[in-house]
Amino acid sequence: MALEPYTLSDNGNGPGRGPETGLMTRTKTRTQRPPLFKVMLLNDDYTPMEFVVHVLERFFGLNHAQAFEIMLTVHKKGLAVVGVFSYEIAETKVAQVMDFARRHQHPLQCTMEKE
Ligand code: TYC
Repeated sequence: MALEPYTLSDNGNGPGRGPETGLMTRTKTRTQRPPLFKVMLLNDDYTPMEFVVHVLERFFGLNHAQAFEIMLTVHKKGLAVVGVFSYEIAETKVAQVMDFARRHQHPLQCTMEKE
């Protein structure tokens, strides 16, 4: 039997000269993951260490030891990623931290960045 010429529109179902529609019968299935955003805390010279530890416990669900460690990383390195979230959650965390810091009159800064 002679080989049928293969074309990109061949859906592999027919002999090639039959009722060829040119439509793909298999579709690509790719799982769409939402983009993630890093939430970062920035160092400054005025916000008390205990306040930063409290923020990390309160808004990021860290235990005291984890919170203290991240606070020290920010203090020493200038900034640290404190969590990775979907856009909406990251935006909410940043707003909560910035509002809480402002209400306590501390210059603590929190930002987000696409991963
Ligand atoms: N550098 C501050 C101090 O010495 C402490 C601090 C840590 C401030 C982390 C902000 O994100 C921060 N009091």
